[in-house]
Amino acid sequence: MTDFKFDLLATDGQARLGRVHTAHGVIDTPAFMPVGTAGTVKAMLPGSVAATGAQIVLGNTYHLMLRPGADRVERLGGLHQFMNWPGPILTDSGGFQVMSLAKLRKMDADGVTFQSHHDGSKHRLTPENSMEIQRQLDADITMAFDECTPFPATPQQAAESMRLSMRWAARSKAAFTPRPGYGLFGIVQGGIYPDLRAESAKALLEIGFDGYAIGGLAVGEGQEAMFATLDVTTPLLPEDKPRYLMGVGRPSDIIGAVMRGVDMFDCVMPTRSGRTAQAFTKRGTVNLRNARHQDDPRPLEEGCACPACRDHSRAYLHHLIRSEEILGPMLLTWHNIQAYQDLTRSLRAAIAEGRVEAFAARAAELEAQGDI
Ligand code: PRF
Ligand code: ZN
Repeated sequence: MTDFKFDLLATDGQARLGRVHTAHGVIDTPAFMPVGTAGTVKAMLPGSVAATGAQIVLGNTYHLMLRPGADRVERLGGLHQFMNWPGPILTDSGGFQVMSLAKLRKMDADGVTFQSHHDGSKHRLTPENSMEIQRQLDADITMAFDECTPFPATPQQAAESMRLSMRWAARSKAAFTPRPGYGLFGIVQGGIYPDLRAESAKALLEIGFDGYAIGGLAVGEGQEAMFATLDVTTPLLPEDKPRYLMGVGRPSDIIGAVMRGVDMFDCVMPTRSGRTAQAFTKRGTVNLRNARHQDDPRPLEEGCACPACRDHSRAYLHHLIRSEEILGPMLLTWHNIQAYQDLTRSLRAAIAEGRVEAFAARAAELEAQGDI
């Protein structure tokens, strides 16, 4: 078993081409990780996810600890075996999902107590038991337990929240048992404040992690403020460790973040949008529910290799959506995951060939043209 490591293979400006090595395989970066919250990338077979080119999926501590329970997943051989995804898995640490989903949350310096959104049962997450649950799930990449600072936050609120996350980061590191091929990522917080981001990055570097995530973004601050925060954050992170922007984003967010030195992404947007009839194309988003598609024999996206585009017309996809047929969400989810994997594959090729700037300009131009 090789160690968990990151090879930086090429750079183009700030953009990086790399490869993460984990216990369950390699991840070529820039990478997009489809979200498999509850042990499934919704509406997709694991083999179909892999067929799009995805090399890693994301799972959630919060959802899986509540149902079916981390002890049960462990007894059944871990999340890879349970969901039949043999490749790498990253799990989020739970706090972010508690804050957005759980009922009656109560935070203290030690952790957070909350009620399940399923049945109201009482649970607790701390840095220590989040590390234990992620070990039981058998995550290749474990995330430190943090608080995602809400937006907006005053400098005082953001500082207090970030410093709590840094204390939790140290406890996460102490509670994480190193195993070959398994890594632990710290999470930079600090809101939109450059001095706080710098303090957070420094604190995490002193603790020492296998990768560095940037949290607390894409929470309402807007793309300009997000990019400005990345501009002051990624230069503070080590070159020889992967960087992960949590919960991002739209294709233009991903392109801009890659150009600012980010390597890994996750977002519910391609999967969630797929279930609400919204498709991502090179010419922006297309809503297949719209009547303008009802007689359109063309594929959703010319040249896309996914089954929705390869085998079907826009008219048929529109019909499936209008008829509320389950194949509609399945095909659109597949297309969207394919579109995101095609984007990161194109970014990797562009970085390798030193033309990421031109690639980004062309992508923006096509998106501005809109669907025609
Ligand atoms: N922290 C964690 N998970 C997250 C975030 C965060 O800040 C975000 C912010 N966009 C998404 N998911 N642990
Ligand atoms: Zn397609």
